[in-house]
Amino acid sequence: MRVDIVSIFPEYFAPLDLSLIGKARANGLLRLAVHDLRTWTHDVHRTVDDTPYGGGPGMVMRPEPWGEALDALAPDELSPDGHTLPRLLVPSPAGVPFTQAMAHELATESHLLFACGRYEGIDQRVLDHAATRMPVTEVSLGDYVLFGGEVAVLVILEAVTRLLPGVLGNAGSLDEESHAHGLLEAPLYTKPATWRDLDVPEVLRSGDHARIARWRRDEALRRTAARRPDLVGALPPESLDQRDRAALDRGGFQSPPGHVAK
Ligand code: JAH
Repeated sequence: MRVDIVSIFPEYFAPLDLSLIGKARANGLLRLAVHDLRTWTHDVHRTVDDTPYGGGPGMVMRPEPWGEALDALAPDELSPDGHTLPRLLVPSPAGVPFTQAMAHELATESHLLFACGRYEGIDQRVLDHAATRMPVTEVSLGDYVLFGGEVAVLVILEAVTRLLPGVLGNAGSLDEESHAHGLLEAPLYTKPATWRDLDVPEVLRSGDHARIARWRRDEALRRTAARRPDLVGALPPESLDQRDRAALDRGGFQSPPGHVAK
């Protein structure tokens, strides 16, 4: 996978040299380049922002540097140097929610291009123009406001690159983790069996794999009911048996009004 990132703070991306993402880059599984938006300014002050039309607080990113950056990184003709039509992703509190399902979808793309806004955001025409050339997605990580899109890009890249074939050593760990089945994961324990008078649950030391699997599902359901009733509401009802519903009740999950238990 090829990834390009455009930002006025390219130094934010230093962590991408580290750990498993750094290794994926070294192995050639990930070809990542970070670009300074000011490369595409032409005035002495290398200006990227201006006041908002219509008034209001703060500043808006001017369209011209963004237009040149996207022309350079997503040319409309396929060029011989390996350029491909990328998918443009723009972190924004006004975007569609980023989920594990979207991470899986992005992991199938050959080229991602990230545009990091700062100040109040980017002139809308940049996104409207880009959308005439490539798929564009404004994406939100949650209902809070950051200084800019850089940290959101780090999060998205971490979620996506760990799904690329060959990046994670143990592929089995991918389908047992939180969100893989629409539930939070059961609690985890390792040695020692007793620590500060606290014992690891007996069932996990029993060697009875059926009992362990059932206990983990009960715990996952109980936790999800207690912490994320929105996720329980989104489960297909046919995926829950009698015992599942009892575990949900222990987590304090209230079926929404009008919900018919079966
Ligand atoms: C803030 C540009 N949902 C997380 C998130 C993503 C992006 C931004 N804020 C929050 C943001 C200012 C300018 C993007």
